[in-house]
Amino acid sequence: MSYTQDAFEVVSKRNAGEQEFLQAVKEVLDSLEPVVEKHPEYQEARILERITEPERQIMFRVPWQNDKGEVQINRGFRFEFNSALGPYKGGLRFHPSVNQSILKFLGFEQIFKNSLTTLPMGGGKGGSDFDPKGKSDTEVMRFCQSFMTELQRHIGANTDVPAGDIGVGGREIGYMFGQYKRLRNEFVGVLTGKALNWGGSLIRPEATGYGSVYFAEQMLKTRGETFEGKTCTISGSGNVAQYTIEKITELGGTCVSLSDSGGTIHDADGIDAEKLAWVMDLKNVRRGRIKEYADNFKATYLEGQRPWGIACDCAFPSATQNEIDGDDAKALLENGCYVVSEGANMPSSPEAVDLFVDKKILYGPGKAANAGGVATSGLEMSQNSMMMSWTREEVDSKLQGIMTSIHDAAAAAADEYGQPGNYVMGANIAGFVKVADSMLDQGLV
Ligand code: NDP
Ligand code: 2IT
Repeated sequence: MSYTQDAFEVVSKRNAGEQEFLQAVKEVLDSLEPVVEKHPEYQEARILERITEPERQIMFRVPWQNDKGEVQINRGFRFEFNSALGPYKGGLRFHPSVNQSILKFLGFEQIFKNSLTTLPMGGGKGGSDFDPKGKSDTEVMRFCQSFMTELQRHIGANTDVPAGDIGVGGREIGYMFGQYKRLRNEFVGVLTGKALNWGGSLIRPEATGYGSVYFAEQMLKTRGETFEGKTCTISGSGNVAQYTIEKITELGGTCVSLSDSGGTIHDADGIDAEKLAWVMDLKNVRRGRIKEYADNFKATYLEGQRPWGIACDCAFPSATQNEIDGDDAKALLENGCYVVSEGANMPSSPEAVDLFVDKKILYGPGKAANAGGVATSGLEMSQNSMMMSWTREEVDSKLQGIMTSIHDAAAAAADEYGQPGNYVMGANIAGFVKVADSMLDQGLV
């Protein structure tokens, strides 16, 4: 058995039943087969067994009271996965589905994503099974304060710097930052995704969506193409989906779908800037359901469905993990889709990934395509420690430079290992090597 297969067996036994985590680990280890063959020093130092085991895992009780005064209990987590390149860095997810397997897959992916950004950030992820849907602002605030009351003892600007993810946006970051500051009596860059008035970075809200479009732009460029005239489908309707649509539209493409956990809207006329502003108000202020879009504009509502049956050139999965299964991938390919850029983390199932790679479409895996969010978080950290702030244009141009360099690094690694155009293999290898070499440098820790 090869070293990668051996290591996967160890991880499978140790993490039995953690389906999402094992899915993410398997994909990375499969890509690394030729790398560990070429570099026996990784096996000698047991790098694969070490990199798949979080440096530290924290689990805690989060008690809070709802508006009726009733006591509620949630579970809080932080997985501090790898600090070879810098302080642990990665988002917090608040969603009822959150469990150890999901946060470990996200934390594991984050190690390689952060490495690809070229910025000094380790990998981590956390969150809670708290469901912000249907909660009042005061309930969300009480939850965030209780969550941070415990988390604050584990994090810090030079230790672990959380940010947003599903269910955690500007409102939640604000409440958590306030509580951290109150308990620690220090105003530091301990969270990213802060508002502009108190240390946030311009372009951070836009960065994940813009970055995923910039990544697709680089992939299209390898075929001498642009977004001009392209039809694009997008899933989700949150932070990532919204700014994906904004940038595609600006670059001349037409976005025809949005979704949430209730269903999909299909607007063949395109979601223009005016309709997008309406969606932003619906989702970020009124916190309503995407179905209302179909009631308000001339669009079809596909109840309980995902957007992958809609014909498109480019697809931007921007909701959640495993939202494209094998059948969805077949439908996309049959309808002529040849660009997939993942705004979400691990949105394609292993069957879907295999199909995209086999058919040699332009497929940008999440750890490369959605790295613009955490990269801009890294820029926010730099601005905080220098106590200054860059302009919108400066941050956007750094973001574009980083997305181009991630694209080029993944493409070069794929070329080097004889799989040109395979961004899955390229991103896994390019992300891994830097972390593995740094772990070797730092000894057995
Ligand atoms: P938001 O909470 O802003 O939006 C999430 C969207 O996805 C909502 O439309 C939500 O619908 C939908 N969604 C979530 N879970 C499910 C589900 N189980 N089934 C169907 N739809 C679902 O989150 P973000 O936009 O920030 O995150 C979207 C994705 O992008 C996630 O995979 C996240 O990990 C990834 N990502 C985010 C980054 C960031 O900076 N925010 C950075 C890199 C990646 P509903 O409201 O009905 O739940
Ligand atoms: O998955 C991700 O990269 C994020 N949710 C953003 C993490 C961050 O620290 O900005």
